[in-house]
Amino acid sequence: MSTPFLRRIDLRGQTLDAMALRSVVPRADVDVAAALASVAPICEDVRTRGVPALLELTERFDGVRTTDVRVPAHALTDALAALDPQVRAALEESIRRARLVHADQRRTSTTTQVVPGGTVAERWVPVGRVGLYVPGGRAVYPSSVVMNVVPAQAAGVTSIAVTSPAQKEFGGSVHPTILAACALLGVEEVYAVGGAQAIAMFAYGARDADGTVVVQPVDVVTGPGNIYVASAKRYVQGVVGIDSEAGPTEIAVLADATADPVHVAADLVSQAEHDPMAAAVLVTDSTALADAVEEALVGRVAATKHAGRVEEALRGRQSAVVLVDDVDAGLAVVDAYAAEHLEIQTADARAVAARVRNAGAVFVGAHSPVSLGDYCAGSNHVLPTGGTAAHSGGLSVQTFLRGVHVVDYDERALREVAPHVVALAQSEDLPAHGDAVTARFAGEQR
Ligand code: HSO
Ligand code: ZN
Repeated sequence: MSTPFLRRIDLRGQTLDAMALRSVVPRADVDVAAALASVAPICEDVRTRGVPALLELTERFDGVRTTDVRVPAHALTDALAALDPQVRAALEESIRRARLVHADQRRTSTTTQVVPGGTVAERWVPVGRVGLYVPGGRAVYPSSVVMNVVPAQAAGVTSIAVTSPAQKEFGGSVHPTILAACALLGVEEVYAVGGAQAIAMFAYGARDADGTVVVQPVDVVTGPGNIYVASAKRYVQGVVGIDSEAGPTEIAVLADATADPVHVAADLVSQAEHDPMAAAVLVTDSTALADAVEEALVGRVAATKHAGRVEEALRGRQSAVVLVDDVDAGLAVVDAYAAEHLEIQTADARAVAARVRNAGAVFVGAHSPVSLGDYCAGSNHVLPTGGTAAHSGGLSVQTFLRGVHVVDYDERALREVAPHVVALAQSEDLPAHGDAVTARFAGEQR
């Protein structure tokens, strides 16, 4: 038998605590910090020189000299008119389902009466303007346009701009399928700029050589991209809000002997197809299933279109079969791994899924594969990677909203609490804080 695709990490008979588990789960090493040194000068160049810098950087990195960063309106309508009708129908269904789910995510504002005459409200307010990055190159993902634009629109963001690398084969414009997706969603502002320079363009805005503003700065930048894009998002964070720094795709499958090995293999291959750095991890208490998945992989990998990068991904250090004693032990492993996508293919999958704490998205049972979620489940496919699901969630309406507290006390309510404010102000040696309250009651008996 040829060497198995997936290396095995055998944890049977061991009880590891959370920290130990974290160090044994497989992980890609992507060093976003290391790329900062190369993206910083690019971002600064865009910040200081604007559009001329963008055009030069596009020529340098994308090999195409353009005269304008903005994609003209007719290019969007032309792209939609030329879109394959089947792809159009699929995109429309994807948009419809995503809108259903994201509309339900909208938060209602709350108003709490703290005391009579004293209320605090939390108003959920959309950010004013967002910039969405859509990768080009190996990844031409109109589905990612849907996944970024739909939650922003559902949140009530009124100004949405999209940017994607200039494509040499399309005369320096954006890939037509991306343009068509933008047109379907009603997005009119599209730029043909990629890489770190695109992130800087959104963060700082950009002017022409004569000082005319060509790109207004945004409040939030979202969207996946390569390591330079992720690194640029880290660089501009603080100037703008960002979503997570998306790394290579990951799929983890928690399966027992009841799982169908052919389905498991198909799902592992589906995400390995994205990238040689993609991670495919099977966590199981059944060596028979692990062996059967390996066997199923042989034929599938050989037959799949992108066999080269699939094989590289499966054989990479970031992918593995983790053998555990039982499903409970498997749950501890998947929580430590905190996968971007986690499939539960066990007996009573729903009950097991309900116990998962760390995952970007959980796919329950035999008929909820990750690729359904990638396109047409209604869920979002922009999800935390690299273990960040332990502290962050995927893209949602919430990404584009801020909670604004509104404090409204009347005179009586303020007077009643004044001594407490004064006491706390004194304890922090900030007496002017207390004075700001007592000034309103000057001359009154204390
Ligand atoms: N699995 C990717 C999303 C995607 N798949 C786009 C296909 N197209 C990251 O969640
Ligand atoms: Zn995918």
